[in-house]
Amino acid sequence: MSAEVHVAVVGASGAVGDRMIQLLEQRAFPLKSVKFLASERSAGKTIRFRGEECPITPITESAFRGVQIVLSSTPGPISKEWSPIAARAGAVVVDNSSAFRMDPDVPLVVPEVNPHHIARHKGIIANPNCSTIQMVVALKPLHDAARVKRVIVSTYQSVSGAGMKGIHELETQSAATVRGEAIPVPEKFPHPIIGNCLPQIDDFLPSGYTKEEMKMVHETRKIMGDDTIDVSPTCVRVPVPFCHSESISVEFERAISVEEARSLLANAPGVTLVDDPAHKKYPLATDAVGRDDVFVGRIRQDLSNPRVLLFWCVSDNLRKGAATNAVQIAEELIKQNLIRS
Ligand code: 3JN
Repeated sequence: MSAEVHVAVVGASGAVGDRMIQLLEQRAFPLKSVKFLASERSAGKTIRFRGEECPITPITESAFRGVQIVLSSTPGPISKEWSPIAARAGAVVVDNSSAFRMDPDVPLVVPEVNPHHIARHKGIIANPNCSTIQMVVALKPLHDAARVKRVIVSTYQSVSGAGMKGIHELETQSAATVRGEAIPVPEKFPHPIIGNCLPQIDDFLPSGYTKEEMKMVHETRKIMGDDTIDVSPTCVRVPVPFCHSESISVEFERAISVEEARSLLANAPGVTLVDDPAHKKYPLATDAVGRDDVFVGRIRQDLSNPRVLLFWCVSDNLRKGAATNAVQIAEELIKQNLIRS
């Protein structure tokens, strides 16, 4: 990779910010300098980076001076306020929130799927929703071969998708259950997550779908560059700490065999095929934690339609579903020479 760059991590104290920082340490990212920014509430804390305690400082206009790439993971309203300011200061912002995802001027990018969209950026690039990212990484090689017409997806989303508070809620409810105590009143999720699968992530819309589900519909079309793809999603929160799993059924334009799909997925960037049911081998959340790939298995043909394949897909929602995808976009920006020098 070419020149070294000045980076700022915004939302450094969150679950995704934490993974972004780990990745900057673990990957050969060409870092000239890095600063860690967060809301006033976290400012004053420190982050351990490459053996040193580094301060977290508040997000201010002047903090973006000289920064070339901003890796941002903040709530949407904070991003709405600060991402344009950072972009005006000359940085390219890779934003993990939904604030700009459907903005026609903002590329929505998964590097394995649409790296060519990055060049259209005007200072902000959006990172898709975690559930969308892992699905489109798996769909892309199949779409290129047989064109996806319709996807029916049910997600099994880990509590870490709701950040540190989601992880904490599962922990406290698990501990209370083990001790035989009453489950504390839920704060993050609408019902107890221990002992339940909750068919609600984010708020409901008048259509009966949730906002999380509609993100999968709209984001898939934008990333794949194909508005004709139909997506029917059901998003479910499950009592799993890390990694989202998805049951996916895909209707193609033509019949596609299990063998062909296996071969396409085995050779696809960012995908690891784990599909040996005879030996009880299929993707598992506990195996995917801390990994950057999307794991696919249980590939089988629909019993009544040879143009439909079903499979199981697992990925670490905080890594490829958020931080890894953002860092890969930053690496592409550098590779394609799309940042201010
Ligand atoms: O709950 C999950 O598993 C994923 C949650 C993502 C999320 C949570 C709060 C706000 C998002 C997102 O990335 O779409 C947002 C948002 O930015 O709208």
